[in-house]
Amino acid sequence: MSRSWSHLLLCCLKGCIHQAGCLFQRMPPVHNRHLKWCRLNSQLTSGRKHKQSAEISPSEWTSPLQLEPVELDLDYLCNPDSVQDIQNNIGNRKGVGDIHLVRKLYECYQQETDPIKRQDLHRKFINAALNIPNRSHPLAPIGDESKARLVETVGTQRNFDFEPLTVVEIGEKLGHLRTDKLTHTTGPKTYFFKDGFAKLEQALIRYTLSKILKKGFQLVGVPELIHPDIVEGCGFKTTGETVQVYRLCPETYGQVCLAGTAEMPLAGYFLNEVLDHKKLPVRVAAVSRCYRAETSGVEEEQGIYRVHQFTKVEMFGVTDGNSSSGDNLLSEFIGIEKEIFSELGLHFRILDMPSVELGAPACRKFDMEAWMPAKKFWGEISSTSNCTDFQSRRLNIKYRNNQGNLRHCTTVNGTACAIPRTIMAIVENFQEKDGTVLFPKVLWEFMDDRTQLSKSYHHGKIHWIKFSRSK
Ligand SMILES: *C1O[C@H](CO)[C@@H](O)[C@H](O)[C@H]1NC(C)=O
Ligand SMILES: *[C@@H]1O[C@H](CO)[C@@H](O)[C@H](O)[C@H]1NC(C)=O
Ligand SMILES: *[C@@H]1O[C@H](CO)[C@@H](O)[C@H](O)[C@H]1NC(C)=O
Ligand SMILES: *[C@@H]1O[C@H](CO)[C@@H](O)[C@H](O)[C@H]1NC(C)=O
Repeated sequence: MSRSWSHLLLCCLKGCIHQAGCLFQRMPPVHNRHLKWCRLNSQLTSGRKHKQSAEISPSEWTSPLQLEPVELDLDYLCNPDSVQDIQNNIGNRKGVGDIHLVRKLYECYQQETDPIKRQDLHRKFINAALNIPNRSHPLAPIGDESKARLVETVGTQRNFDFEPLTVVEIGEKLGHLRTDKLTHTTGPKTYFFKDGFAKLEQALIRYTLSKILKKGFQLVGVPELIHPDIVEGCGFKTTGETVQVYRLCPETYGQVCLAGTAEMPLAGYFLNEVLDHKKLPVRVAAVSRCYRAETSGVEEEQGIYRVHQFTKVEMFGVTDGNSSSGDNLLSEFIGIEKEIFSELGLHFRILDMPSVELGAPACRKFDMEAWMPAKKFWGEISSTSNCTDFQSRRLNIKYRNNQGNLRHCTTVNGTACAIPRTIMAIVENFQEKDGTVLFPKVLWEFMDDRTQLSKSYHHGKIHWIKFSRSK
């Protein structure tokens, strides 16, 4: 206990000195976060019993995150009989991963007697093995996007007797959206929702939650700042050329990424857990801001379709590896999504996604695409994946089966509502010739009984004012 007290004092001191130094140098205080924690903690502990203060250990904040060693399926990965199978799967996917390298490193590691070299070979072997994608479901189509299998089409395409406008045209005309003149405020691929769109966003969140919380999901408020190891554990890269996850400057903030989807912190929530078999499946849901570095030059994806940040209601499930119970969860998620998009009156289709589209973690993935009438294309509004044990092996999420043995869980994720794209589908499909938009009936109660979108009261125009700096 005395150690933790002296540590506390020391870090408060360090923080203060640092802060003072920064003030003098007029630089942003680098360890501000740390300092705040110290203040908070001394507030928390002052006037309380010592027992409580000793329980709050600062070590978790100062020492690096240590993940359990990844328990890969070596029986499969290192089995000579699986090589062809794995090689074919890599070929069917994006071609990432080298199973021959994995096997070669594994052999060298086994033959090596020098303990230091052995350790190094083991690390290299694991790193190579982590690049091998999950097995694909036997029923998943093989090939690229064009091989997606149409499972079902819901609703019918509306016939317009006028040329439908885009969500950006409608939003800006009525004063509910701003996607231009943002460069000095936020940069490209961002937007402001105003009035009607901002209320529509909240209504969609509340409607979606009211739906899924009735179905046994537990709502979780998630942190959007997460450790890169959790992101990697979910199967996303955090370094390299094509990385789509934002990472804060490590010199200033340490190891911090911005979550690209709530699935990341939700998966991280179960890190190192052993779940009770009787309580499976566990269903959780979160509303979060999602941050994506990706860009696109495709014309259809301009506007609010592909953006750097947006709000999403996400479902996440953890279950056992039992196929009989397991398959149900994926279809349950798909059923919920179907219900939501049908009630919103959208015209959409469900696709069984082919191998190239599965990413590394998923063994099967179903996308839902809504018809976007202005630019006349199917736009992805939801994606649901069965990741089997890919994430749970990396994040050490287990359950004890009926025989008392520890087994890795299966994780399933699915989009309940990605806000900007759902707004786009609603606004474009339900626009009237007079320029107004009729809201889906299920949203009325969440919109103070407003039934349609008309011109905003706060419709101001932005004027650029040239100013010169006076000396
Ligand atoms: C992926 O899926 C299978 C089960 O479908 C599992 O046994 C295997 O270990 C997983 N592969 C990886 C590389 O995690
Ligand atoms: C899977 O479920 C079946 C039927 O409920 C059961 O007999 C079997 O033991 C389960 N397997 C595991 C690994 O839990
Ligand atoms: C996921 O896929 C595996 C492998 O095909 C299957 O056994 C399991 O039942 C599926 N789980 C879910 C939740 O769909
Ligand atoms: C679900 O997980 C898979 C694999 O991690 C990922 O590719 C997909 O984007 C996730 N879907 C959502 C909606 O987060």
